[in-house]
Amino acid sequence: MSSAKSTKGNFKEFSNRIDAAVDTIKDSKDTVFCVSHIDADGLTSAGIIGKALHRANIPYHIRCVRQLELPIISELSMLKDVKTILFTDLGGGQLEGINKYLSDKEIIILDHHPVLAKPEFESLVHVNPFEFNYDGANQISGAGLSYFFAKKLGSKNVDSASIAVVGALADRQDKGEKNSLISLNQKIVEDGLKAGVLEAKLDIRLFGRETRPIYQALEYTTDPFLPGLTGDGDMCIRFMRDTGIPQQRGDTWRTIQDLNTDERRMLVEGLITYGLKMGMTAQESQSILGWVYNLPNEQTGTLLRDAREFGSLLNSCGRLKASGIAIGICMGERKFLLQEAEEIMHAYRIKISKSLEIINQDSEHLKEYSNLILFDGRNIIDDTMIGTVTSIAISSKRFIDKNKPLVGIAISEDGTVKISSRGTTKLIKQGLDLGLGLREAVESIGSEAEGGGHNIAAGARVPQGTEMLLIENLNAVLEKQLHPKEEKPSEPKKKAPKPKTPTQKSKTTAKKKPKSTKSTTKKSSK
Ligand SMILES: [Mn+2]
Repeated sequence: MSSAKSTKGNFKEFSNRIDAAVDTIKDSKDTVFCVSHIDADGLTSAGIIGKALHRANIPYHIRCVRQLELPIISELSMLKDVKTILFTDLGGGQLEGINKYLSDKEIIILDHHPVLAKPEFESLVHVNPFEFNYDGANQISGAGLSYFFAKKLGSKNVDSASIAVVGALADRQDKGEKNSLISLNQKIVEDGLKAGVLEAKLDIRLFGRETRPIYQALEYTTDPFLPGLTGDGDMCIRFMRDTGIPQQRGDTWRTIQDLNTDERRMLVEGLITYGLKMGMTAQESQSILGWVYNLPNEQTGTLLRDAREFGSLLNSCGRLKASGIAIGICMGERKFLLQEAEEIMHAYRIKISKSLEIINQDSEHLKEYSNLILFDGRNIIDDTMIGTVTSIAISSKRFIDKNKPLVGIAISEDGTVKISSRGTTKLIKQGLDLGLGLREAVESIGSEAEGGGHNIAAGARVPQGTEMLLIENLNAVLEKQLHPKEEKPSEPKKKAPKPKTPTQKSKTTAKKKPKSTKSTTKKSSK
């Protein structure tokens, strides 16, 4: 997963399919109905398409959804006036439903997720990178596909290359050497460089390079994980003091981009040395240096200047149900809209830090098991934030000292319970694999539960009412991983009688994945 495959795609065939998709709508006088995903990649997709259709004088309407579920597809079929629907960043996994309900409409799908069924009707143009031997996981995202579509519709739209890069990075497609973009994504980067809307350079990969005091950038950086620093502001201040790099100029805090070459080198060396001391591998600690992508036409000090930060702004808009604002920004709107987006991001951060406060003070919401610590976020925290909160909290000294993985639970809007688990490099060395562990624990819950991920970060979603059983199961599974020698404890394990589930056995016995620090919650559908 961590190293990108060097598959060679067929660009000519891919372009032909894009052409076919564009031909479907290019002379349209009717409204094109666009449906996109609500994460940053989906929002950038929608923005790129919206701008391109606007420029082409094609009327359009955009709707963003969390998941393309069957009821939504059947709702779309009832829009009698709508003749053309364009799906971006979703749709490929829902071909069955689309075949069933929408075959009397012109359909375009620009999706980079693996396909489960075959398109069945003539009026459907499906662009999926896998068909052309491109890896949709790291060579192109929904925003990238939308970009190629937009560029074909009008060459002016090369100025959306930067937005496509924001989408690809938000989907964590930077799997090339030193966190670079590769393949089709790299083509977009080159377009962006040529058009003057993008800059790419090797630099310090801290979150908030443009906007935050350096100590805070350290505190908020979860990729790479900085053991002892991520999530711990006091330690970050102390670390920065020790480097001797002046952190303020007059009354204002300096950011990473304010540092000169020498200071940059000092900071990188300091971080690498510190990382090694804290048990990171050489490769992990050196990953603090990597490719960063900037939007040079955005004002310095704004959230839009660094492409990764831009993505997180969009994400918080999506999560706080402000997708219209996010899409407007991707289409080039600034001023009031940007102000509003910044306020949303601020509100989002406050929500995150409030949750961090709860988790970091000893409270009734924490429960210690023999092999994990549970953060019960039910009724206090949104499911969309539980992953971020556990990611940041696990690196604080308080949890490091416990030497147990942190597992957070929160209730979703749809009533299911989301579980987010995070470990440390030290625990991985002791045998921890949360991805395998959660998958095994989930199996006993039943067919509606799903879970998996990486050794250091994994997630699951289970029906409400089964979450506490899942935690107990996970605790038992982790016992086997972390204390393999004490095989037969005197008291029998509290494991629920295993109902027969249709879950494939082969999945649980899957071989260990290579180390990765990316946190993704694998879901079978979007
Ligand atoms: Mn995507």
